[in-house]
Amino acid sequence: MYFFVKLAIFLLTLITKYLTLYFLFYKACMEDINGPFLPNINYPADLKRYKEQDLEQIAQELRQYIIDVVSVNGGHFSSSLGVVELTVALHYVLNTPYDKLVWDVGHQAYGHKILTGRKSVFHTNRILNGISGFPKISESEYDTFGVGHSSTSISAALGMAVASHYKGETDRQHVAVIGDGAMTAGLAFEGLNHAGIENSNLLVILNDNCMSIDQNVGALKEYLTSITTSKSYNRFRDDISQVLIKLSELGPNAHKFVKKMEKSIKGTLLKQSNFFEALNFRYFGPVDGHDVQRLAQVIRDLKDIPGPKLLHIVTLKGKGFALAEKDQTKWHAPGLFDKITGEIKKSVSDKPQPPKYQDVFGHTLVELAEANKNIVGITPAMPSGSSMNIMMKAMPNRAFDVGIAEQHAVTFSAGLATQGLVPFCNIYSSFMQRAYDQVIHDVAIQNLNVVFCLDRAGVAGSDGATHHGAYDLAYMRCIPNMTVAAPMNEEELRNLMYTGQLENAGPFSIRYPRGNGVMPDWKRPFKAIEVGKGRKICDGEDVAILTIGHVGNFAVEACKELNSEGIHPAHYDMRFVKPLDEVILHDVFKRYKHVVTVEDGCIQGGMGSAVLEFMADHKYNSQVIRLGIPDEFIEHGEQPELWALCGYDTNAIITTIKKIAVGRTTATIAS
Ligand SMILES: Cc1ncc(C[n+]2csc(CCOP(=O)(O)OP(=O)(O)O)c2C)c(N)n1
Repeated sequence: MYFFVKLAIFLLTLITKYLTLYFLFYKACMEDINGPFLPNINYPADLKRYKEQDLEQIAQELRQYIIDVVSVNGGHFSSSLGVVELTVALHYVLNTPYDKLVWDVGHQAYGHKILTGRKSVFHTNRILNGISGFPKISESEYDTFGVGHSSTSISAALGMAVASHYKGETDRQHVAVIGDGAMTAGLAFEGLNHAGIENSNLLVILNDNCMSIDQNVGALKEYLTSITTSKSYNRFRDDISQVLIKLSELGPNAHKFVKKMEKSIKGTLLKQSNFFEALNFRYFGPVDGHDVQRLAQVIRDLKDIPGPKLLHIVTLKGKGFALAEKDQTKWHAPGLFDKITGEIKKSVSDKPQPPKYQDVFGHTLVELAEANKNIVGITPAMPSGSSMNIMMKAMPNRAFDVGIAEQHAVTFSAGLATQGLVPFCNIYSSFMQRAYDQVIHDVAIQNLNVVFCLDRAGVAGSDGATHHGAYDLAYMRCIPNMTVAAPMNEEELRNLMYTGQLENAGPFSIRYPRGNGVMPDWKRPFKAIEVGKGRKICDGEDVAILTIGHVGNFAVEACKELNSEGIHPAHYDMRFVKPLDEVILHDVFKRYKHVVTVEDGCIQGGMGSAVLEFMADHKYNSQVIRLGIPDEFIEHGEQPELWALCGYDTNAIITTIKKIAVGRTTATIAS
């Protein structure tokens, strides 16, 4: 009896163990596989094997896969979740890559990447040597156009459509997917304006979620809202659209007739003429962008209609992840998070930490604006990213979000400055490339006091080549009247901002990097800085290090290490690339045989180049070694990885100085 009881207990334990193991194994598989469809889909051809009724489930699995990977890997989040159904429908109906699908900005293209051969490497998204966070021509034939900056899709897709027409490839579809945020840019309007007179096969899909990174702004947004909420129009829209689409398939004459009829029906129902129709586009929608079967059906129907068309879809940014649906700005790119609880993972420290440079900018601007009633703030669609939202909250009538419109932001600032106001125009260094003519033509030639604050200057990290602020030192320093400055720390940033708003400061640019500074105790009283005056950090022997901006801190670390090994370079923080501190430079070239310049910017044309020009102009002949971003596009990775890769982090400075020291010793022995 006792034996049987023991045997029963043993068997029971065994069964429980196996059941638990089986359950865990099954759960792990399910987590990995995520459902019955996605494991079998690697390319659009696999997707096309399924029935239209299966698309909803496939979309769910795709959404879950994005959540699983982004939660542990980081990256853009809510934009991709919002277009999952659209992505599935597009790849289901279109014949990609023969048909050309162009994503605007590209931060919403994760689903596209997963369905086009990159599911198995999606976990390397935005990691050094991994796949890019944006579509990229060199990465996949499905990525028809490289992106990162916004509002290029209509022009690019139109270019492709015109090329197809020229080559006689009349069956090819060309689709641009653009968000309502990206649609606010001048470039998007330029594309629409041109497309309206080209009879090319172009479909623009306007993904309207009312959001940019922050709330979308502007009159176009209000117009789109009025379409989506027009009850009378929406009541009739679907039936009418169906009939009109079918009718227009009957041939060119029917097509012309339908176009006319459509315009007048839409005009009557909307009680206003349709903006897109006025530009010669045929407007369809609004359509529920989360109804994947309906989307597939509409896209299929639109394939048969020639000429420029615009399909307006309405989606929810962050769809399917409750917290992201609720706080869309926070979840645009939240970093790592727990996919079950939604807790965003942040490193905690018991010591006070240095603030982000962007926050120093935001708080300092409010402080300055409290004292100077002429100060106003301008951001092109980056209130949270630049921390301009601090001023927008504190002084709503003195801070402007102008939409994704860098060119306008600069010329608008110039207009404000003509009237005696002092605009602080905050634009990421790489996005400022868009507004170069405005900086020269509207601000610098007229010598207006606009303070440009260039955030994300230098390598920007995992967003990659499109987002690195590599060129601003070079492109700003060649502009007459322009002051070009970069702070080494938070206190310097505050003082430069203070200096830039003083009378007669003229066009004044201040660049600072993404991320945190170095001073937990950063709120110091303002001090004016003499324009063009650098500062000596330490004296030394034989070698002088000249730095601009935050990389000065790398040099400080390098000097500490080198001093402990008996090597003593001098270090100067130049502060300004224009005007250059010539007093320092004369002193340096008279005293030091070797000069090392360090900058978080392109070597060509940057501070090092300015120093070389000075040396040539004054006939000095020291050895100058320039450290900075080399003449190539730097891919994505963490900032420290990229600083090391480019060869200007602390270690690279140490190595460079040691090499000089070794060369010097060898030369002395030889002589
Ligand atoms: C020229 C330029 N300016 C600013 C940005 C920063 N940016 C990236 S996404 C984005 C919002 C885009 O909004 P929308 O097109 O509506 O797409 P959603 O994220 O809402 O899907 C902005 C402002 C950019 N990528 N390019």
